[in-house]
Amino acid sequence: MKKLDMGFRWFGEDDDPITLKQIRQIPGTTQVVASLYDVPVGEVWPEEKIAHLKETVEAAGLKLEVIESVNIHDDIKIGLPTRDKYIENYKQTIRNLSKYGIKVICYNFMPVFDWLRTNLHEPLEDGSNALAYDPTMVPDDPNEMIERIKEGSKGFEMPGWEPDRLAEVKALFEKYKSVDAKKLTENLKYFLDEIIPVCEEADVRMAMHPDDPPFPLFGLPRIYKNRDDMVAIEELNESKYNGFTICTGSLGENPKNDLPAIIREFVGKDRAPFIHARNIKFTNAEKTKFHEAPHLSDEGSLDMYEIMKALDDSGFDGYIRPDHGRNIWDEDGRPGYGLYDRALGITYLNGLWESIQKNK
Ligand code: DNO
Ligand code: MN
Repeated sequence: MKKLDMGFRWFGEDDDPITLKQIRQIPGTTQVVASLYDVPVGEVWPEEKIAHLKETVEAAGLKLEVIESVNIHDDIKIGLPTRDKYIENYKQTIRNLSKYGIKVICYNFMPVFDWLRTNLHEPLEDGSNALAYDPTMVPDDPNEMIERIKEGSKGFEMPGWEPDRLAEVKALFEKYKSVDAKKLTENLKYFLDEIIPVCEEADVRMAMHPDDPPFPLFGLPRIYKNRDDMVAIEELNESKYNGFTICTGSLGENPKNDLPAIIREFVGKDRAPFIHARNIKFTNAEKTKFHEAPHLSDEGSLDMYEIMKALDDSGFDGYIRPDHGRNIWDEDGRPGYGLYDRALGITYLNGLWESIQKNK
């Protein structure tokens, strides 16, 4: 039976309460998906640090072949003259990672911050809590958002918007003033055209993560929101080393995105070496409000069986990991990245996969 290269995201010895030993004990988990969190964005990843990470993961009986993420410096996304220096650094990081057997780099091209949620601990009916998004809590004006966070009155706490970073966030918004979707896409092309030849030589595939949520926020452009965006990004650089992470949760936040169809198309033509499998549940009739759900199809709005089936039908042989999970069983770790719900997710995804394989 063809097995999945199943991974588990791990935030490292210093920052993750979950141990590699625990990850090793999740049945059917072979990969750790990790990053270096102590190298400032834009700097070259030193070989010694990569070697140490690799050795640590392997000593626990696991593999390290996917990095999530090597983040992109905002100067590259904005298109400032300083970008060339950061792009050269990125190339060197790719070469260094390649020496240690890294096959895929997940990255995103979202301005200013990574995913946005309005509650990191939304209580669910079953007594667990999960990440949630309520559009009415997100003003159009970023300054208003900053004020709300400062007041703390609405309970906002969001990665990338930490109170001590707010001045910097404000300055960044200023810098993005002249960057619309067209400009951001041009800047992505400039970046890809520079790095993809290095990826080809080093045999490291780039896998861009979708924007989350997949629509513009605070007037900031979003360029990977749906299937048409994927076609446009693919055309920016024709190499298969210019690939995608298909994150079912992120793309699924727009109910118009047909995940099985997207998978069939892009996995089918070998442009998606990395999959994030997760479920979300819409909680209003307009389907604009949602919380993250257990991986089971029944518990959310996405059909995870159809998603796994589409992967199999398109000959998927890349890497996959469960994405965010709820906090359950009184676990109180990093929101979205607890041990238990993601482990349950892995078991479920592997179960779907086994039955798909055996029913062929
Ligand atoms: C959300 C997560 C993201 C992802 C980064 C990749 O769905 O998977 O935090 O890791 O955007 O750069
Ligand atoms: Mn994801």
